[in-house]
Amino acid sequence: MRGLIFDLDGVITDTAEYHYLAWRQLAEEEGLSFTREDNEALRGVPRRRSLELLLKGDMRPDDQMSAMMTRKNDYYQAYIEGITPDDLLPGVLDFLREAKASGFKLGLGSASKNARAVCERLGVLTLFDAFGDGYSVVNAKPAPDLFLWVAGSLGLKPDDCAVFEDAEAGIEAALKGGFFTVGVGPESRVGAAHRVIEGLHAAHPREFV
Ligand code: B16
Ligand code: MG
Repeated sequence: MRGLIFDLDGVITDTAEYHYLAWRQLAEEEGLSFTREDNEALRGVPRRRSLELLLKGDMRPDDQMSAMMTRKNDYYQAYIEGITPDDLLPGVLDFLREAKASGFKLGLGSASKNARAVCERLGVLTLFDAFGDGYSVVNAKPAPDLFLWVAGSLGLKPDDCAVFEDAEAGIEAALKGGFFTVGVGPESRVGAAHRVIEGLHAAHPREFV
């Protein structure tokens, strides 16, 4: 491997809780129920699709959908303002630094349009040689487009890259793209990956040479 590509939420940091609190606030205002379990289904899922899942098929006119997404994003952005390097998941900084020192090119591949702001607050933005986020491609995961875009930006072929992902849709995307795929989390969720790890603290970049 010459390149390592990381998903953000669930791999580098845990913003899922903030997404949950923001969606729950919107749901409460709309008189809808939304539990932590419901939130699990939104892992790695882009904003519009997340809203469709929250509405459970009860779609609204497009202007209302857009307004609701804006409200949720405003709540989310208020939460992420408080993010600091302390919010990196265990082992992440060492893993990224050691990977870079060993000569790997590093890429970020997140569905989030807030990924840049989050990485900046985490203090890791400048470690990435290529940065793919919610603005980079049209087709979201499980399409392979985002990871292919990141690999291309690194000047590498999928064969030469490993993708670290915590979401089922992200694993599917990386497998479809022809990447070596590392699932981060429980077997029940990421078991389709070539390798499964608990978190970056439980692995070392030299294992992916
Ligand atoms: P935004 P990832 C994903 O991040 C989150 O897991 C998912 O819950 C969120 O809806 C999505 O980003 C879009 O985020 O609303 O900030 O554009 O796991 O792909 O890093
Ligand atoms: Mg994720």
